[in-house]
Amino acid sequence: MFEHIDAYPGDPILTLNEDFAKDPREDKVNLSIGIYFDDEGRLPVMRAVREAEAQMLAEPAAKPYLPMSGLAAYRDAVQSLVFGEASAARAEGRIATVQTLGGSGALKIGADFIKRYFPGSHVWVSDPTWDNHRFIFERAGLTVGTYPYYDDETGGLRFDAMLAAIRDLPAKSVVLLHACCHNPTGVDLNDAQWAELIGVMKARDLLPFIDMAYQGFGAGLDADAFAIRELVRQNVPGFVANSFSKNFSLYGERCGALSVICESAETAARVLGQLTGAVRSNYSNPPTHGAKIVARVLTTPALREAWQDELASMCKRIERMRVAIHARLRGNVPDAMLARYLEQRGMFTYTGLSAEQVDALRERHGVYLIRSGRMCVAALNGRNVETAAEAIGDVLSRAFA
Ligand code: KET
Repeated sequence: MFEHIDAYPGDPILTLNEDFAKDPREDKVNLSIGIYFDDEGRLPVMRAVREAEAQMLAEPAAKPYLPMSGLAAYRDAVQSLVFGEASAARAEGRIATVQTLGGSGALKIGADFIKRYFPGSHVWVSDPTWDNHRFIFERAGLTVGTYPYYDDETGGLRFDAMLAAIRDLPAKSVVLLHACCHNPTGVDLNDAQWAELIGVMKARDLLPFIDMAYQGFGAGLDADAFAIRELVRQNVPGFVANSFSKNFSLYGERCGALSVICESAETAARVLGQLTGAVRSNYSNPPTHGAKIVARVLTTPALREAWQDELASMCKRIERMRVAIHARLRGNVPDAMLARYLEQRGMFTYTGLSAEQVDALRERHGVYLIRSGRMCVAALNGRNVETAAEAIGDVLSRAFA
């Protein structure tokens, strides 16, 4: 019956992360997956999360199914965080939001919706992008293409080429964009570039799909949502996927949401209904625990303040690690490949190391990066930064066929 099933080649990120766990070497260093670890190399449970969970435990509650669209308090808190407390579109009821299984679940629900209501649209992603963007949209039955984004030579953005390619797309094409802390490159648009790009998408009748998995890891919670607020300001309908995996350190609780900005409250109600239908036919309804934590933290002033403070200190630690690895690599890495450790934003640096060099780092030194050369700088700490820098220096000093 199953003879024709071919082997799963594995996922470029999650399979590597699983391989790391099996690696017996004691001094191994995991800079592969996009997870923030503290300076002890531990996955933090944030103070606000711990406090919210303690409060929840003290008030035992039954565990009914959530509504298909998710926990109402969570959906409201998501809208406020993503679109802004004072968002007029939100007050007008023009945004349809469903709770999802992380940011990935938001992308999948959005992909199913697009396949059903925009069956002729192709999806365009940045070159490069998070690998799972392509997997999710293709498995939903959509065709995925790329637009220019990263400049290999300068380590910066090819904004003009990106804009030109997007300007040429057929109307109703879906354009996937990273709100901030672009994965894998760490290279973002500035505010003026966003405003220009969104103007072009509006003029060309394109459908933006903004993925915000790292809100708070770039320039701050509000500044990181600039592209989303600009969509609303310019009156451009579109999709927004957001995730609390990283900024709440709630990876396994699967907390995300999909929001669709609509032209009217009346359309938003129908869109919300169809998103709800997509949830029902995929997994019926979302889980409760994480959503309750997030809603409680975001709506309780003391918890929210504690969360924002801790998130800010996580960002500062990442900045310190950028400086630390930059200092240790100086002299071992060509100058042209060095500045990006300081300049690129968020959890990642796109090192410019080749797949063969990444393989050598892993095999010889037990230092794990993604084969694209992406390094998770949020997993560096006072102890492993030296090991990582020495390993990179060693690998770069050798010639590869
Ligand atoms: N979008 C982007 C851009 C992203 O980097 C991730 C996760 C997600 C969505 C998914 O978020 P979640 O809420 O966990 O479903 N990225 C890291 C982990 C992964 O690959 O799943 C990573 O790139 O390492």
